Amino acid sequence: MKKTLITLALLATAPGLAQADKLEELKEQGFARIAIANEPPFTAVAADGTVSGAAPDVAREVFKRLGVPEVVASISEYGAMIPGLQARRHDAITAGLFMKPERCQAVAYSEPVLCDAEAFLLPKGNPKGFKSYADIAADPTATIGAPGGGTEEKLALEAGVPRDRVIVVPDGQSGLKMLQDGRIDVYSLPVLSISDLMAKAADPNLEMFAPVVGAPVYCDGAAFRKEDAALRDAFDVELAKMKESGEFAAIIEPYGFSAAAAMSTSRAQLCGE
Ligand code: 6CS
Repeated sequence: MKKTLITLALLATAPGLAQADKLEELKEQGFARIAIANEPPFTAVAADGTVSGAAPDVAREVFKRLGVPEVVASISEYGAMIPGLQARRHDAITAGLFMKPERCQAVAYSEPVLCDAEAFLLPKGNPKGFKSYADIAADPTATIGAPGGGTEEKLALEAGVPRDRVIVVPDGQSGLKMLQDGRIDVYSLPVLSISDLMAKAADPNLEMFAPVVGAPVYCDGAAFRKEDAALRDAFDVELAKMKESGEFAAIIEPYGFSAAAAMSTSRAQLCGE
């Protein structure tokens, strides 16, 4: 009995040991549970349940190299991803969850994976001349759709758009429909997401304005629990090898992302460390 107590005490005081077990746990489990949003080309779930998109494809390859053969995805609103990770419903977030200082406080991000600017989906001709979130704030009748807990929602609120004119939209198809039905004046997502929606909608009455003036280019990383920093470090080792070998670019660039953009910055820079 005494020996067991001592062992447990040692384990408790050796966080490195506990963290290292997370990778062992995932190897045992045979898969990593990832949170995604189903927002192509960042993340996508086909009708048959197949998961793709640049973020899951990179994560699947990295985990495979770590000895975790598969990823199992669950769809989540952006604002629920970090609470879900912390509640242990996911092992990682691989969804284009952009690195920002407040998020970097809550999770352990990998090095950058997918970078993109912000965009507006608008009626053809952009009749109200919206080029920035501040423009929308300045028009007392204008409403903007954005993902709940997402970066575009936060940018709109920070630019002074009142809460009742920032409409939470669950997914791209809903945002597209709401714009087409005139229930919102603008729908905001990253450039590649809006571009994907436009290509699929093939609606001549819509246009994209990008990049949104005053909004930065953001990059995501895979996000892990803080206590799983050793797993994050192992992920980073494989990610760095793939960036070096060109395999990283081969995965993300067909989706429209730039490997050079991700390789030109770092977690330290994006998290404001
Ligand atoms: O990180 C975010 O909050 C944003 N990322 C993506 C890929 N889409 C929208 C979302 O708001």
